[in-house]
Amino acid sequence: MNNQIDWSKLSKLEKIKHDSNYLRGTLTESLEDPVTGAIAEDDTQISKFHGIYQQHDRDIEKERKRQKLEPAFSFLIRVRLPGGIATPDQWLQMDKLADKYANGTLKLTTRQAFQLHGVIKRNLKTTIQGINEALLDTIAACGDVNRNVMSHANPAESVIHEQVYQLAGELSARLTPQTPAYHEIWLNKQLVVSTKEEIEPVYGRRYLPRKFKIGIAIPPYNDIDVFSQDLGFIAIEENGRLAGYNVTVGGGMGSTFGNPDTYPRLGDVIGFCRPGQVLEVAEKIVLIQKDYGNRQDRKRARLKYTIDTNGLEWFKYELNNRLGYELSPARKFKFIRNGDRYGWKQGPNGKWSLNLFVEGGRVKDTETLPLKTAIREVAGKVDDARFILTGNQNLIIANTQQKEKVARILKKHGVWPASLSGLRKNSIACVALNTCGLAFAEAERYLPDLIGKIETILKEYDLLKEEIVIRMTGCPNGCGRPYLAEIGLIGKSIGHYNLYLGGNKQGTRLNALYRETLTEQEILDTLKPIFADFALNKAKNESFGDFVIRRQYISATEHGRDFRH
Ligand code: SRM
Ligand code: SF4
Repeated sequence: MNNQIDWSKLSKLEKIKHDSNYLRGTLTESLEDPVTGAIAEDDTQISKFHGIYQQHDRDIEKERKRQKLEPAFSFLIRVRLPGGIATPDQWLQMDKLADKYANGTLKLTTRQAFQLHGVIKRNLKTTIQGINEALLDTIAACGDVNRNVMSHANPAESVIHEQVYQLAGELSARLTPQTPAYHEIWLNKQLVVSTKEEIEPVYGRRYLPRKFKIGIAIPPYNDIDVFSQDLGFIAIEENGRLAGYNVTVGGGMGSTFGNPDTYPRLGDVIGFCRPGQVLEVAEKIVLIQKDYGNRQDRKRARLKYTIDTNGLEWFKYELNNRLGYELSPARKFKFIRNGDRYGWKQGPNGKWSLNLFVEGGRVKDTETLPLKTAIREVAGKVDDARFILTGNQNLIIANTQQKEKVARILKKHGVWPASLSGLRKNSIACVALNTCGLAFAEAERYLPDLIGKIETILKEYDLLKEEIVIRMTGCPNGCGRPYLAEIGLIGKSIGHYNLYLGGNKQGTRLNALYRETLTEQEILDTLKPIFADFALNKAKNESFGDFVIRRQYISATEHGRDFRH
C-alpha cells in the first residue's frame, strides 16, 4: 500500500499521518526527552489529533533569541466538549488545572470548548490525566478529523433543544478517531483492538485531508454560525416536534492574504433529512471529503474547495449515491440573530439559566473583575447548575433551581448584573498574541480597549444600545468568524487591521473589505462618519450591516469566490 502512494505529490503531512502508526508518532519519546521543552517536529503535527498544540511565548521570543535560548515552549490543550456543556465538578477540575499547570486562565473558545494555555512539556501528561479524571478528553479537539461538534446553546429551553444536544454527542462519538494511541500515550492504558481494519473504520491511516467541523442550529437562533461549518444541520420544528434537519455543506472561514484561491465561504443548503438519518448523512459526507478532498495543497483542502472544484451538483449526486436515497427538499427556516441572549431565562421545566458575557472568552481574575473566582464559587455551591460554553465565547450558568444563590454570588463579585454596550455584548476576539503562532496582530488583548474607544463615538450619536456585531482576529484564518461580522477587523501587522463591513445579524451574509491596513486612529476616523450617518438615516429596525449595504458603503458579497482581502 505504502509504495503505491506517490508521496512527492502530496502535502508533507500526508506521510507524517500515514507513518504515525495511527497517531502515535514518537510522542512518547518526545515527552521523555529532557534536553528540550519542545517535541519532535513531526510530533507537533500528530499531537494536534490529541488536542495539543506546541506554542511559544511570542512576547519574549526576540529576547530569548538574543540570549541564544530556545523559544519559551509551552502547550495549548483543547478539551473536546460536544455542545459545550460541563458539570460543576468538571468546571472545578478545569479551574484547578488552569491554576496548577497552565497560565491560571480558562479560555472558552468559539467552538464551545475549553482551552488551557502555557502547559509545559513535563506537565502535559499529568494535565491530560487530570482532564480525564473529570470524564473529559482532548481527542480530536484539533487535527485532520471532525472537531468539537457545536450545538445551540441551552438544552433546557425545550425538548427539541435537548434532542439537538444529544445529537451533538452522537455525531461526536460516531466521528471520533478510534485509535487506542491516546489511551496508551496519555493514560498509560492498553486497549485491545483485534484487527487493523477496526482501528479507524471511518478515517483510515491518513485521516482527513484537513480539519472538519459540524454544527447544529435551532432557528430562529444561529448562535453556532451554521453557515461557517463544513457540515451544518438546521433543526426544523413542525407542530411542536422535531421533523428533521436541513443539511448545509461547504462553509468555512479560513483564507490567506494575497491568495485569491482561498476565501471564506458560506455553506449551501442541499436538502432535508429525518432525525434518524443524520448520523449516516454526516458519515457519508465525511467519507466524500476523505476520498475527494485535496491532499496536495492544505490551503485548498477544506470541504468548501472540494465542492467548488467539483461542483455542488456533483457533490449532491455523490452523496445520494452513497446514501442510496435522495435528501428531501429543504424546508423553510428563518434566523433572526447569531448573538447570545444575555440575562436570566426560565425554561419550560421552571429552572433558570443566566447567559453571562465573558470578554474574549477568557475566564480570569483581574483587579476589577474576579470572574474566575466568582464562577468557581458558583460551581462549588450550586450543584444542580450546568456550565454551557456558547459559540460566542460566553458562558451560560444553566438549568438551576437556585437562581437567588447564583445571583447573590455573582453580585458579590461584581460579575452580574453588568452594564454593557450593544457593541461589546456582540464582540468576539480570537486568542492571537501572545500564544498563537499564526497571529500578525493582537486581538483578544486589544479588542476590549478598541471597543472602549468606539463606544465614545457611539455615545456621541446615542448608539450605545445599538446591537452591532464586531469581531476581531489576529490573522485571516478566521477563528473568531470575522467574515460574518457587521464590523470585521483582521490583523495585517502589529497595530494594523483590515476593516470589513456588511455582515448581518443572522450570520447569513459575508462581509466585504472596506479599508485596508488601518491604524487605530484610522479605524476610529473611518467608522465615525458612518455611525453619524447611521444615527441620522437608519430605517426602523435596520441593522448596521444592512445599512452599510443600502447606503452603498460596500456591496454585499454574493459568494465566497468573490471575496477579496
Ligand atoms: Fe482556529 C488555527 C485558535 C476556532 C480557523 N486556531 C488555530 C490555532 C490552533 C493556531 C495554529 O494552528 O497554530 C489557534 C490557537 C491559538 C491559541 O493560542 O489558542 C486557533 N481557533 C482558535 C480558537 C481558540 C479561537 C478562539 O479565540 O476561540 C478557536 C478554537 C475552537 C475550538 O474549540 O475548536 C478557533 N478556528 C476557529 C474557527 C471558528 C469555528 O470553528 O467556528 C475557525 C474558522 C472556521 C473554519 O475552520 O473555517 C478557525 N484556525 C482556523 C484556521 C484556518 C483554517 C482554514 O481552513 O484555513 C487555522 C489555521 C490552519 O488550520 O491552518 C486555525
Ligand atoms: Fe491565531 Fe489567526 Fe486563529 Fe487568531 S485567527 S487564533 S491569530 S490563527
